[in-house]
Amino acid sequence: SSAKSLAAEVLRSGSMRGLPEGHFIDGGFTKPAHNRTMESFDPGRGEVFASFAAGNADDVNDAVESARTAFEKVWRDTPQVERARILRRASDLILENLDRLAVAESLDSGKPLQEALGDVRGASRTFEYYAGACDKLQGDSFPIGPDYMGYSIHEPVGVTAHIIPWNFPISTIARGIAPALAAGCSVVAKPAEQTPFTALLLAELLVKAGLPAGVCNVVTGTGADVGAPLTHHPQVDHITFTGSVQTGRAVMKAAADDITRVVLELGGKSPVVVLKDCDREQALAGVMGAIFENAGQICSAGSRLVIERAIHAEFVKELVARTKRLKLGHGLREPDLGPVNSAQHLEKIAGFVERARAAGADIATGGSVTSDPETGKGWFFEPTIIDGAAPSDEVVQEEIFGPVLTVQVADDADHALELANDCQYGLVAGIYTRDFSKAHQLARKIDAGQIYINEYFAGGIEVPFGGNKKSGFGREKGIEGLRSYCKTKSVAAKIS
Ligand code: TXE
Repeated sequence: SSAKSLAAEVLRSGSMRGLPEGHFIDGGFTKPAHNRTMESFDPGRGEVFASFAAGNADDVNDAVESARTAFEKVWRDTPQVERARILRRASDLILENLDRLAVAESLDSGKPLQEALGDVRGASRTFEYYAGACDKLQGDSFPIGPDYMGYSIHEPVGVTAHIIPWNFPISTIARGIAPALAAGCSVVAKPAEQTPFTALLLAELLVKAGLPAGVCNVVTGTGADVGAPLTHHPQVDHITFTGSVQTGRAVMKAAADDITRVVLELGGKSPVVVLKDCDREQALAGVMGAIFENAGQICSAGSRLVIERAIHAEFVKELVARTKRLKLGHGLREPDLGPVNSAQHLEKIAGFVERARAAGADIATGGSVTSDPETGKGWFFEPTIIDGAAPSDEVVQEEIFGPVLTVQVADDADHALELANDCQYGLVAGIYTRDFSKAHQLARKIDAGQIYINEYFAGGIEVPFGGNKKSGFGREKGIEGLRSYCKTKSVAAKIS
């Protein structure tokens, strides 16, 4: 495919042509106010491949001002059907640029190219879905008696800020800005400093699709220099944040100053409950994908296997055998498992596993830092399984955000439920069983925002997503995701 040939060219040259420079403000690329840049690394090689604008509060001010003007002068009052057509064209343009976007995403984040292709297709689908929702945001009417009339309308909240992490750059920005734009908001997005490029490319495509200048702005740079001023900005009406609990807390505090609305999608430590009557092949494939996709750097990764004792030994043996067969490599060579995103993050993952090892953990496979077998370079961690973990172990309680699976043994389904819920996070959970009554009983009792039965990561943009407990609050995706970007206004009138 042309994605493959582009990937080969990028691997040969060590960089990628046509990457955007500057922020994207008021419909075009602009130079950062202080003219500083930062470097972006290829995690598969641990080497710099490009630089990008290092923004600051002045750039944030420009972007928010541009968003505010575009909101008030143009977008708020653009007919819904026109918004729908623009978002629909954006969906098509994303697909037309699939190869370029996916190669940039893979190079910047380290994720395997085939996963990046899936993410970009998903971003296109997100715009398609919310394009269809633009003209279906209907209000209600209220029965308040023969002499009165009552009705509600859903108004856009205004200027929305979107703070994006590095693990799913294009997916996360799409699922935030597509519903915001559909609702009639204008947006300022801040991609993670590790992965700035696809957000900029997307903003450019939106303008090509007909989005008026200023409705979508992207400012790149660090959390301290760009993220923090954005969350403190008095002209920002809503913040959608995806990232760590620690930064989420800071965002919530910043939002409190101006009573700004927030949606927080934070970390996870999600259980995959495998009962003895499961379809063995379905469960094995599910558990492997749940933890090793994107090298485990997924907020909703299934990082805790909770398995019934009767099948524990045999299941883990097969998991270990499959894990040992995984092919590591540079993302653009389409490996089973790519690198992790940064040197700093690799060190963090290794630290968790080292402390577990020192405490006597049973590391059934993996457990060490490694490199691309072809080049000896890059930030890789071996796919790792820690068997017989206890609920109080650090590796069971804390989000490692790497290719590290812990295994907890349960006596029966009730015990599995107890283990599944014994965690500070509550983002998602997987359940594998052929007994559908049991599956739905567990689905009710597990404290998580989304449950997958017999297929991990099942469901798409139609299904609301978000966490309980320390995983945050608010829901993205689905119609509920669209409602986050609306404020309900009710009108009551005496008509007699
Ligand atoms: O996250 P941060 P980091 C978890 C995961 C990972 C850990 C740390 O466990 O190991 O978080 O990752 C911006 N005001 N997740 O350090 O800091 C920052 O620039 C406003 C889970 O990358 O939360 C980036 O754009 N913004 C997760 C974004 O916040 C600030 C995805 C996320 O970075 C800011 C990523 C500030 N003060 C990490 N400081 C998930 N839920 O999927 C930083 N940022």
